[in-house]
Amino acid sequence: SRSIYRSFSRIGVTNDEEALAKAAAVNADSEAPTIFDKIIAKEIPSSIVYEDEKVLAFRDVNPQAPVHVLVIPKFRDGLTMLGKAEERHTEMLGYLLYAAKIVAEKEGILDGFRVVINNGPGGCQSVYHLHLHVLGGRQMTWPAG
Ligand code: TR5
Repeated sequence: SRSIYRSFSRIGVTNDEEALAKAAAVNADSEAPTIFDKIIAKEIPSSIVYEDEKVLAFRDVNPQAPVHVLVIPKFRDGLTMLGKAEERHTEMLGYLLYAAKIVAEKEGILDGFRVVINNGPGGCQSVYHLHLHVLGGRQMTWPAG
């Protein structure tokens, strides 16, 4: 899907279309490990903003705002996407939001930021390891696309 992504860039389609194509190319039902497992294992480098025993927060490679950080659980526990949440995940889900606040504070955007979870193909999700997007550093607009 990475090469599809690059070829779209070359022919000048919009970022929206790239994101849609990427989301459509991924199997939403797969429980397979994702690129984020390699980032957690530090097999692939990332720009880490915050890390503790439960979560990792690192900069998005394709930032949509001056600050664009992804917050992910280190142990996914079946949560490829929010739509698969069960009651056992509530502590993790709450902690992810708290970690988003820590990230916003560290990045100096506590006065204005946005937290996004894309869910499923229709939500433009492209990586099936639950993650929060923390966006800020510019005036956010509404509605989100
Ligand atoms: O579309 P959803 O909500 O699933 O978000 C996935 C996000 O992961 C996108 O915003 C991508 O830009 C981001 N992403 C994808 C990769 C990646 C990354 N962020 C940091 N580092 C990355 N590596 C090394 N590889 C990726 N494929």
